[in-house]
Amino acid sequence: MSNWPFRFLHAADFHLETTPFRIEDVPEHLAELMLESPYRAAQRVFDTALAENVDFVVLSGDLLHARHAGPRGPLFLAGHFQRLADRGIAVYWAGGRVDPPESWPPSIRLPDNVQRFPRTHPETMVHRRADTPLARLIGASRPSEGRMRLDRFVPEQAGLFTIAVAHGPASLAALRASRIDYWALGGRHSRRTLCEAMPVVHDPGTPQGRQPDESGPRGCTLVDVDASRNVRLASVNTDVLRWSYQSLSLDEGATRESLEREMRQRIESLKLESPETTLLISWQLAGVGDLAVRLRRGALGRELLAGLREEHGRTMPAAWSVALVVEPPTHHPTAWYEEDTLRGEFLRQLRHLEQSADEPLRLETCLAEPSAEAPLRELVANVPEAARAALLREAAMLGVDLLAGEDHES
Ligand SMILES: [Mn+2]
Repeated sequence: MSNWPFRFLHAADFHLETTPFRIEDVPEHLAELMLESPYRAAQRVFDTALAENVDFVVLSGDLLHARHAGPRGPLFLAGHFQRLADRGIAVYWAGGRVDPPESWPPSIRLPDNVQRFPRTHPETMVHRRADTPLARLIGASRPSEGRMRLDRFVPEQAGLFTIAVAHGPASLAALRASRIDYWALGGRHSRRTLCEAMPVVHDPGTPQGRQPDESGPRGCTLVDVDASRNVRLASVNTDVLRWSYQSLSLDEGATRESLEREMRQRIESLKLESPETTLLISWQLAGVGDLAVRLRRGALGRELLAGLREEHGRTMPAAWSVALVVEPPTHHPTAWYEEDTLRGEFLRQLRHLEQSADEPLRLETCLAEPSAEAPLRELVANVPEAARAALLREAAMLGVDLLAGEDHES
């Protein structure tokens, strides 16, 4: 059977109920944009579907928690689904963690172009263009418990291009072993193509990042399938706020001026990359030298942050600096380890602990009371391996600061 070329839009994780979080001091001029960002980004998804004239839209879950979003959420979706209906564009929607089909408020009517996949088993639907079958969709909403049964996503017969729609983690080996052409997944919140071909396994991510960790562009994906069933993915950015992590490393000779210059350059190039998007930048500074020490103590960090906000955060679209964090240095000047001082002794001990991973930290001996609370005792007695290096680094920084004497006041 020959497939027509066709095009669909794949999106997931709108999370209309969740506004940006893990951000302090939201300035007044960005407050509305923050609150509206999930809706504006989702609107861009629907605008894209219309502008690109897609045959249908595939939604892989977590569009909204209907109760948490309040009436606005379902009304918003129903309104945009209707815009698609008016243009004859079908919607295939599998529920995720927060949007099982049963949670849709019964008082709000879903337009007829919207097909929802049940939770209990994968259901098969055939999408037609003027009565000719174009693609087969097999979808299931995420089960309330347990993992997806991928072995149940099975096309009844070969021929038609088959799209599986699901939300949540899945083993790539199982996905690969299936007879599906395109796995339309959701749930990761970041855009990922887990497999490029045979089958394509793709998660478009959320249309709008919500927190510093969700950095970089976010959006949805346009999928073109040609007459020979080749798949081409095109990402469309829809985020109205873009989170960005910027790491800078300070060397011995760094000055406040050189740092400010570098930060300004970073901001300029970020703005060039996406001139129409409001940027939310988290700065991560690391390194050694006098400036690093001054940044870790005292008011300099706060001053820099205030300066960045003043200079770049007030324009629209803004480049707002969310936070400025100074990481503990990975090493200290070699001479400090040699010196015959408390600081030298302290650093040598920490270096020894760093180099001998089997050596216990014995933090419990630092607790004041032998009868200190059992959970705390338990916690300090069992520092996980992954946290050990960071803990020692933090301890070294604190010790160096406290034992440095008077030479590093800011
Ligand atoms: Mn989600």
